[in-house]
Amino acid sequence: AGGLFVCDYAQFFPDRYDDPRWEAPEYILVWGNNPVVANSDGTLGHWVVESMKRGSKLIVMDPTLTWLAGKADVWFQLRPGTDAALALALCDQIIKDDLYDHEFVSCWCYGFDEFAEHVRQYPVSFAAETCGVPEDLIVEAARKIGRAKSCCLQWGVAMDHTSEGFITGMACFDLMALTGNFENPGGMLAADPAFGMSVTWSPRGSVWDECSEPIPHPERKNHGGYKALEAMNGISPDALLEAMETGEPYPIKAMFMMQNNAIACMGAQPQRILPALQKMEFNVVVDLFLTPTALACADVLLPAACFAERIGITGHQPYALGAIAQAVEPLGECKSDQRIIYELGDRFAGRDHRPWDSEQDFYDYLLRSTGFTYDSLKERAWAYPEFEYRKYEKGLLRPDGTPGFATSTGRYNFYCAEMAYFGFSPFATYEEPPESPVSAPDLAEKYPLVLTTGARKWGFFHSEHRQSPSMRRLHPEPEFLVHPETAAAYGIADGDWCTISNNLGSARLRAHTTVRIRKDTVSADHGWWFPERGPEDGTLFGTLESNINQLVPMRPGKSGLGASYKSQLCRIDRIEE
Ligand SMILES: Nc1nc2c(c(=O)[nH]1)N[C@H]1C(S)=C(S)[C@@H](COP(=O)(O)OP(=O)(O)OC[C@H]3O[C@@H](n4cnc5c(=O)[nH]c(N)nc54)[C@H](O)[C@@H]3O)O[C@H]1N2
Ligand SMILES: Nc1nc2c(c(=O)[nH]1)N[C@H]1C(S)=C(S)[C@@H](COP(=O)(O)OP(=O)(O)OC[C@H]3O[C@@H](n4cnc5c(=O)[nH]c(N)nc54)[C@H](O)[C@@H]3O)O[C@H]1N2
Ligand SMILES: [Mo]
Repeated sequence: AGGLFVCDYAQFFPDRYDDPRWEAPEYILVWGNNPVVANSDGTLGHWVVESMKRGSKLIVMDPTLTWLAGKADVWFQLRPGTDAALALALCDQIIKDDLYDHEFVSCWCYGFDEFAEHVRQYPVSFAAETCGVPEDLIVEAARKIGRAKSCCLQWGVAMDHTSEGFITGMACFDLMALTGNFENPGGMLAADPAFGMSVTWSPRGSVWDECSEPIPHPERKNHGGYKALEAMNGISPDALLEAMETGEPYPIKAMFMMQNNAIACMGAQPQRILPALQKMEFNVVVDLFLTPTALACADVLLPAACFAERIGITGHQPYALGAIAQAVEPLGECKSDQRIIYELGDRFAGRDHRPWDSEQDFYDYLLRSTGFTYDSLKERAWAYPEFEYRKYEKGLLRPDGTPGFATSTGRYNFYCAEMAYFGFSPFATYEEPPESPVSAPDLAEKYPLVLTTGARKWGFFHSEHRQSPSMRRLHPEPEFLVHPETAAAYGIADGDWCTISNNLGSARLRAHTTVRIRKDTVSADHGWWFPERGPEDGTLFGTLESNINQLVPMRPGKSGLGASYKSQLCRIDRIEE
């Protein structure tokens, strides 16, 4: 599609739902996402609810009955990791029923005929079998989506968290293109940075060029042989870990860790990351707390100023820009992250490299192409750029100002030449997760249950807030969801401490039995450590005791752009007291 697109909840309008141009999406596909809990990346969950009050209906793809799934017209309780099969079958059915958007497809898409041929290998019967959902439900959903005036994809991280998550994303976007749901009211809207601010994850136009200066050591591109990562100049996480362990293709001697808790939360296989980090000659951790990562690895721990102690801007909201004001002076020796980075930069590159003096100057610099300064933005509270629908018709998506999408063909690419160049199918395909009952039946004999991890919880942000009594009261201990019948089959009762294990490792969590989850699946917490133990007892706050990431391989899939947090195999055993 040539960029990032998000659902239309009227967030681009200052008067929101009252703007006469806006229409509530007829269907919102809540796919591997729990927005009322997660509120991720600038999308607030209550927007979904506000849209529902104004007529939106839901189709939810989730192995667990979430609050939103309970309010859906259609709920697909699919097997984790099989999302692409469902998306492609929905496409096939919509084409068979001739419910696709002929005009959008013929004028604005590339490779449709071949795509239509391609998806014939994914009939609803295939997806029903693969995903473990009723066939007639897929047909019903396809007709609802195909006939809807508008429909949008509220896509979550569960999609990314399978090894071929990148390709799953393609399949879901294909469904949106097929039904003409780009840049229409209630559809998918381009999410470029507001006012063209020079900070973005959206690879489009001048902003991207500005951010992608060549790296100083071109030989140090450890993209692990993943073509897509090579093209993006990205380091692959598995190749990095291997380099830390083996010194190949070059040794890694130091690590700078800011805003993450690598061994408790961020990384798969912490049992490999921990010794690899401890082997480094020098580690810096910048954090608000003494985390397990800091305790285990840091030679220097720099105390960061928290959000209330520094200024900022709401960087990646595409629909508006806002300033974050400072409430109090930083305590003790704390400094803001940006200050730590640029003062450190001074030591490497000299003071002359930066055209700003203070944090505020830094934000003025970042805002230089937007027409705002930090102060003028603060006056405005929220600043909304002009908004228009159907930007592809008006030449507002492509850097050269011509109509179309910001892709190689200028169209939405069902046929993606870049994927062919990387050595993949140019069309979205379905692949089983590498460890699944279907792809690894032998392993599944030993580890019969499907494991998904890390579903977000109200009280915690990843590994954060375990030391906050009010948050901890909401979730006192690590737990996993399991169907009561499944639990009973393994002699497990609600509240029992259990071991979840597989071929890579094991973790200790408490069973929470609930009929909300698929019978073949368990859903385990991530990010657990126990700050209440203090740093002295030699267990690193118990961070490897209940750490579910020990069961997850460090593997970004064939494309280099996936992860396996949501689709492993496991077994569960009650721990005898
Ligand atoms: N309170 C709180 N909010 C957060 C965070 C937090 O830690 N705490 N983390 C933030 C971050 S960084 C992120 S990335 C976002 C992520 O937020 P979300 O995208 O909502 O991610 P999850 O909660 O991991 O998963 C969402 C849903 O996917 C379901 N699911 C699990 N496996 C699969 C699968 O294979 N397929 C499908 N279709 N569904 C599946 C889960 O049951 C869950 O209901 O949340 C952000 N917001
Ligand atoms: N099993 C499993 N693992 C997962 C996931 C999953 O779903 N399942 N989700 C993955 C995802 S999507 C993500 S994004 C990662 C997140 O993984 P991490 O980035 O490791 O997440 P956090 O635990 O939130 O760690 C953030 C750290 O930053 C500190 N911090 C907070 N504010 C500031 C600040 O202003 N400055 C500084 N310097 N530090 C600050 C906090 O104290 C905390 O220690 O986890 C991934 N890991
Ligand atoms: Mo995330």
